[in-house]
Amino acid sequence: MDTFWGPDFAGLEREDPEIARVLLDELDRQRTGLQLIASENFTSPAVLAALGSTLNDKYAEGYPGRRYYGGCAEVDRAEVLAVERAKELFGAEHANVQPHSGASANLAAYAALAEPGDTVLAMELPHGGHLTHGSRVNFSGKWFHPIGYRVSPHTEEIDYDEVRDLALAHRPKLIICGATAYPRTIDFALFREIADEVGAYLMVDAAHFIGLVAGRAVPSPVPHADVVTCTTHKVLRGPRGGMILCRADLAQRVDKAVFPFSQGGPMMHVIAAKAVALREASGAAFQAYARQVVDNARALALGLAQEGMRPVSGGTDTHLVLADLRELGVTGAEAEARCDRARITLNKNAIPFDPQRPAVASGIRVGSPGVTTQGMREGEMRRIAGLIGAAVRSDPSTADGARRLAGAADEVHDLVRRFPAYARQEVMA
Ligand code: DSN
Repeated sequence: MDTFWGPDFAGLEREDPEIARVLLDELDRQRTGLQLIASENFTSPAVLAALGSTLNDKYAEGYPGRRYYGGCAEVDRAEVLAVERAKELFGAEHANVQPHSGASANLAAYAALAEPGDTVLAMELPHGGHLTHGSRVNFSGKWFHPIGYRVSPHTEEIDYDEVRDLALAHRPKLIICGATAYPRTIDFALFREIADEVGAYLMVDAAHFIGLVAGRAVPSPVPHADVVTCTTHKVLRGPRGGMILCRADLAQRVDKAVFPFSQGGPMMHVIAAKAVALREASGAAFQAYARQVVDNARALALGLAQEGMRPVSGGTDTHLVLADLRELGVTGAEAEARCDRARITLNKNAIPFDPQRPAVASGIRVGSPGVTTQGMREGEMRRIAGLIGAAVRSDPSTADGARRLAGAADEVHDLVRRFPAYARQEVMA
């Protein structure tokens, strides 16, 4: 038996034309606009094939060779491949590929390293952190005692002196670094030093930049951290999901914290797709991609600065730019809506010490992973920065602004036609 039972789009159109229409419209949206959300990317047809497979059907609670269900020999092979590939790619002693998401991976990491009520030191959300790093509306802020560190108002980079002072004052059980809107590389060795000074565990949430680590474009947190959590769908270009890397002596605690503590049955089709993505990320081609992601983000930062949108911290070392729009007198929310009309998808974002509330924000976050997958380079980034500038400055409530936004949308369309996401021959139907 060697026939693949893969996605049958014609069948879906017959069975459920409404959902089939959604799938087509989303593909069209991805193809006809600029996708600049820093946490998104375009997965390969091979990853999508694994996701759309019958591995979806299998219950496999437990771990390879130790399952609570029969019939797991095949899915075991997928999980072993994913684990071995993750360990090899990141030089990790142990990998758990079962977390359903980055937030689930973080919940499991807290469970492995701390107890409810323990003090956790992490970056404040408005300074670039994540909900799971101590936000009051999240388990991390409700069940733990969060202390937040911030960036320096002068450099807009992490204030390591403040991190050390807070660690000495509060003696946290766990220190977290890693962020969702921080454009600079992080000094993991210094975080390790601070954690050792106060006897804390160090957890690195590498969700945003693990793909750059895989591609050797930024330093790896693995040698310094007790636990590294991440997602697999951002720069890494895999399926939507999470993953945990750790030292061998923490392996059992981490595995138990994922299953049975915080999750039930693993998504075996997603785990197979993670294995595919990890293999794709281990070659020279992916390293060239990761370097280009950073070069493109730097070109975007320069271009946005020329358009009057100041890059927070003066630039970027990674895949994203956080731009301060205050000089243009436009809020992040207005900019997001205007760019949307020009078929440019990005998100409003708080900047450090933002005077606006988060739903309005003074900045935008712009990422290069998707457009780099499409094959765009620095020249296109300069053009994209110009298009963002034109869109952000166009007030849609005026006839002139609406006309200029329509003109920008036409230019976007011309640009993406030359760099198609999911070129026709790649689409499985
Ligand atoms: N939602 C992700 C992001 O956009 O950064 C983080 O979880």
